Amino acid sequence: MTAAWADWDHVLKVDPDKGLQEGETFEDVCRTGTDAIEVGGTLDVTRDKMGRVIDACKRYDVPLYQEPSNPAVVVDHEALAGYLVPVVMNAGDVSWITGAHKEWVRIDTIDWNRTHTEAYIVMNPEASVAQLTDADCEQSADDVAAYARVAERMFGQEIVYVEYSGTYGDPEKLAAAADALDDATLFYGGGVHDYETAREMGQYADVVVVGDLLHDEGVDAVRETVEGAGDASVATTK
Ligand code: 1GP
Repeated sequence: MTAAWADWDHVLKVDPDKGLQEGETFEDVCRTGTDAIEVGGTLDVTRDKMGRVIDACKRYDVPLYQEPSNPAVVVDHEALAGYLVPVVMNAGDVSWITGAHKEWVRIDTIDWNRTHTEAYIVMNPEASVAQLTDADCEQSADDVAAYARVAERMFGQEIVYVEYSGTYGDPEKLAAAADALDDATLFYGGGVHDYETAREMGQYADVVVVGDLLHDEGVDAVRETVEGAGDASVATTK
């Protein structure tokens, strides 16, 4: 079976702890043209806040995924297409590699058909995710390529996610990850804020993830990034 994300170019990450721009609704958010919405955030996320975003988006025709940052915020909601669970390859704290996952599996009944992992390589030391996971972000292009290969070849990961959350990353490092992968789908997230940045990172990544822009600038800006990622996908042979 082909993975859902095989055809995606763009994902919009909605942080349930952050608001929308004045006058914008979740209907607008769902109509940006993004291929999927991931609901998730690193800090101050609760089941209630998660559930509110899922409820507000569920009637529109865009697949909804939860990206839980810990077992306590996992929402069991029939509108979810699935769960995309981060595993942080370069975490210093092993909780974020297997610990939180083990706890979740211990306390919950997992719907394995809808549960998938994302192998994160966290690259921005200022980001909450880097601090929380104690990630070692000092990674050269060769290191990033090696982590990508470890994720795909040793750990069988289907999604490798180069994460610069909050800042625009180094395209050469992303290109190195792209070159290293055979079959895994490469996600890129961090600082994508317009057509050009989405198109640039979309040359290397299969899927461009946009987060803060929705909350900081709104749906029109997001729509530009959808176009940039889409055009990059058409222009390359990824
Ligand atoms: C965050 O990769 C996403 O997990 C997107 O990053 O918020 O910087 O767009 P930004």
